[in-house]
Amino acid sequence: MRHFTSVTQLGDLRDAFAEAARIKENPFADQHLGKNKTLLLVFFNNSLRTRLSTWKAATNLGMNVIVLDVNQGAWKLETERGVIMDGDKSEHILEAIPVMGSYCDIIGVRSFARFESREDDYGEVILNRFIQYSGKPVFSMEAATRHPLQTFADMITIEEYKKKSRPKVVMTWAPHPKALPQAVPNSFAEGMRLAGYDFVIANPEGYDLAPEFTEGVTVTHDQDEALRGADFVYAKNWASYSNYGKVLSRDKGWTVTEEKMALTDNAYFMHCLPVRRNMIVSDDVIEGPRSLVIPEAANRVVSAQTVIKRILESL
Ligand code: AN0
Ligand code: CP
Repeated sequence: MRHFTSVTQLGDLRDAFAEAARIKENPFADQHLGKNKTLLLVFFNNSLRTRLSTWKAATNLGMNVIVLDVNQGAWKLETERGVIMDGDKSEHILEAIPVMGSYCDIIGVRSFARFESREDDYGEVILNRFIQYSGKPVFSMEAATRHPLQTFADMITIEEYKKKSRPKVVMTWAPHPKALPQAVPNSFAEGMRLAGYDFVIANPEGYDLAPEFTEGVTVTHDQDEALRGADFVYAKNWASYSNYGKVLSRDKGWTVTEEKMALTDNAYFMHCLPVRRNMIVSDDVIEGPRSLVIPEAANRVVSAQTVIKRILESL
């Protein structure tokens, strides 16, 4: 594997799950792979889990790690070509990227949707510039349209907890005060289709995801109907795709509560975190015995380590 930007690049899923399980069982077995290799993690946006789990994964593989928060201490970057740079931006990304590439062997990039232009976001302009100009393998730590390391961790978690070979997994929209990207839900839908689970998406009208991510998936605007018989409930907020980047609803009728979970088949609750309590999910549900949010976050190390290991093997 050279670049990793989507779970569709994992290849045979059974192999990927088996490899992840081996890594989880014996996390230090591949230390030789990363010796004298440097991973650079570049963050254009905040992070707790991705930062720590990816760093830990690389350390488990024997790598050196450098972390750059672009907006804290680096030069303000221009991203458009052809601009006369007489404003507040001191450096162009077209120099910054190859310079960063010269200091490392692999680059991880976090660059959220900016909601300025759907075309730019869905064209993955920033991530693709790293792929094109860094000269190094690049993996996504959540880009504009996908969060594959999260989705792979989610899939590993479902595999660990599922009681049937083809569980019913419901991804439900839930309210949030701010506009959030579609990367997590897009990517989760991609992963669920690959895994072949019984997958249903529930969201209010105006919140249907991009058609390329929901082809063949049951999408309903009736959350209660979707939740009936669910084995896993995956909650997430996202801003509108059709009315791009807009918050059309903050309807608390969509918050995942004990009453909502009672409609399911004693389902597990999942969320990628960070989560706003009593907007997305009630205190009771997230603290309850069916909540998987902590093991799900812990599996981010396993997910990242599997991906970085595969990239190291390809160097
Ligand atoms: C981000 C999002 O929804 O994409 C990151 C989630 C992993 N969430 C927030 O910005 C709150
Ligand atoms: N789930 C996740 O990616 O969390 P962070 O934004 O804290 O990295």
